[in-house]
Amino acid sequence: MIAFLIFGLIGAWWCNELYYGKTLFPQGSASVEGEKIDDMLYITIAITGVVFVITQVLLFWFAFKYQEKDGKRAYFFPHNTKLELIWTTVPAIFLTVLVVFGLKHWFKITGDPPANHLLVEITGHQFAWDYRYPGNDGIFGKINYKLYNSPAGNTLGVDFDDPESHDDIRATEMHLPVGQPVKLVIHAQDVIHDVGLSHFRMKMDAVPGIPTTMWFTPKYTTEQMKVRTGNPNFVYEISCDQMCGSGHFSMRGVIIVETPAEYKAWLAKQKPEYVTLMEGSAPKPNGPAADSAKSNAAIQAGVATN
Ligand SMILES: [Cu+2]
Repeated sequence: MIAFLIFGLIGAWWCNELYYGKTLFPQGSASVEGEKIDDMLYITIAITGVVFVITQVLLFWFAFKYQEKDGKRAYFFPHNTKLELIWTTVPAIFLTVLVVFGLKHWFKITGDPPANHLLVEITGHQFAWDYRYPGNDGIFGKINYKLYNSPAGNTLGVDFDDPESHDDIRATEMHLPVGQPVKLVIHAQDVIHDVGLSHFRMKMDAVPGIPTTMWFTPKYTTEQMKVRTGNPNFVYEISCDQMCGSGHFSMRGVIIVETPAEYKAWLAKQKPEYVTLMEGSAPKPNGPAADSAKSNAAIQAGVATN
């Protein structure tokens, strides 16, 4: 029992301090809002850690001290209301405080972002992420799953009859300017996925039919993180944090955080998806709005049959 106690506690310390302490949180949060998550985690670990050590020491020490011996009689102690009340209310108070802080933060990052925020849509499917930017109007064109058309390239099911879709940009990587809050609008097309952003301390389920949101502010550019981590190949990664099928492990996305000038330059080079699709299909629209009624038909039928 004493050996179990000593090696068990050394194992717990090794795991938390030497192993996960170096792999999970090496450079602190890369987002402003994520700092609170780190704080809450450390407070939770501190409180539960103290309780863990006390209860484990007592558990193994008592098992050792009160082991069976000849001539020793067990003390009959069936019930004590006062003790029951104490060990129920004290943990309940601590847990309530932790949960209230957690909820407060949850309502913040899932609520309204600051007015200067950027909008990016991220859609999960088996097994990759798609990104969409709302263009100059700041509004995403409507999505309708019935318009999903993989051969024609309309893999998000964008309703191109909606004029607000005409300036929307599709991207294969997520680019973000440093220091500006970004609100992610999260979709899933098949099963439940989860946008996991470990460097930013953010994650949110991607649920089919129910868009979810979260917002955060990146603190460091990718280049700055290369220096901070000492890793010249550093990239911000998106992992899928919800087991979603055989290719789940491969749902890795990349976020490039750059200076506002670099971001603007990247954005200026992107072509709206509507323009790209219309260029590749016949007949071409005469103007952005003029032929919009035909646009879906053109994209759906035109390229699909090629
Ligand atoms: Cu997954």
